[in-house]
Amino acid sequence: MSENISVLGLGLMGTALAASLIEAGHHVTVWNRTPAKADPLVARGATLAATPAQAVEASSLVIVCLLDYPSVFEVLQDAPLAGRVVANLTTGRPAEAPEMAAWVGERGGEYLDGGIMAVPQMIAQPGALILYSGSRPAFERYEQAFGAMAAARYTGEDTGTASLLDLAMLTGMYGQMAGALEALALVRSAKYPLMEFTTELLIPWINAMSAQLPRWVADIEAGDYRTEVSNLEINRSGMENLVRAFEEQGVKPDLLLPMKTVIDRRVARGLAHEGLSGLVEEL
Ligand code: FVH
Repeated sequence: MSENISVLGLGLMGTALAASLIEAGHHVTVWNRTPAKADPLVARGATLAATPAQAVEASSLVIVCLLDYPSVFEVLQDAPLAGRVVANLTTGRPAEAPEMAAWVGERGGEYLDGGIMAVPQMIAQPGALILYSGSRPAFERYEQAFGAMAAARYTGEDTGTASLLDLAMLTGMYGQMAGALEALALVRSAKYPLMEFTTELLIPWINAMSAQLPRWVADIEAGDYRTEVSNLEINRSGMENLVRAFEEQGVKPDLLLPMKTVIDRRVARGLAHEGLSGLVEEL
């Protein structure tokens, strides 16, 4: 079904979102603080609104993708939100979402908060995901339209949930990247071919280790961290060995050291018999 949809914010991400909606056959109205950024979208059939208020007026679904939440409040200040669904896909913090939801609600609008798990080039491609939380009826009403931008996943009525899960996924990504960068620095110090190490050894190893995560989740949910294999004492000793090897190779283990600190702290509490999953209690 073709919808009237307005997109406010035409940075790299907002432009990709608007283009995917045009491509899917929706009537798209766009607004951006710097209007020239709308030109390529207008050439593809979008309507350019002169003000945020005019953009909101034009559609029942308003997608907002700006720099941060303060800019969203600023832009929507004088917009007629009554009867509209506002889907705010700007990256924020879980605590900001309920505040925004209440503000939109006071103006008669319905609110969805979103977390985009993609870079602009991935929009409308397989692998792109957008998490939504907030008004379930609003999500169900526009689920099909959302699907034109990326796979759409509803995560619950609590408006902060999409943002929390977004940040949690980014956390997992940064942790994995930190380990990979340390590994690459170590391998480079020995002048071993980096690409061969990465594709043939590191990626399969990371994938195999990731498959262990559900077992850790079971430990965490049970609050029982005892293990028969690879307890914290083994990991403490392993980390010590790693850090020494890094020093001998002339590589700084800076991205690895925070994990060593937490392992040492847990062992110092007399919990060396536990597995790594118990570290969650230290955080
Ligand atoms: N790009 C990415 O890879 C990430 C992927 C995950 C989600 N993020 C979030 O998406 C939001 C927008 O990101 P973006 O990549 O589109 O960012 P920019 O290209 O820098 O565009 C920023 C837009 O915000 C407008 N803007 C900034 N401040 C104001 C303001 N005070 N009033 C009105 N508009 C404002 C800016 O306008 P202009 O500079 O073109 O006039 C752009 O439209 C963001 O939350 C990411 O974390 C993207």
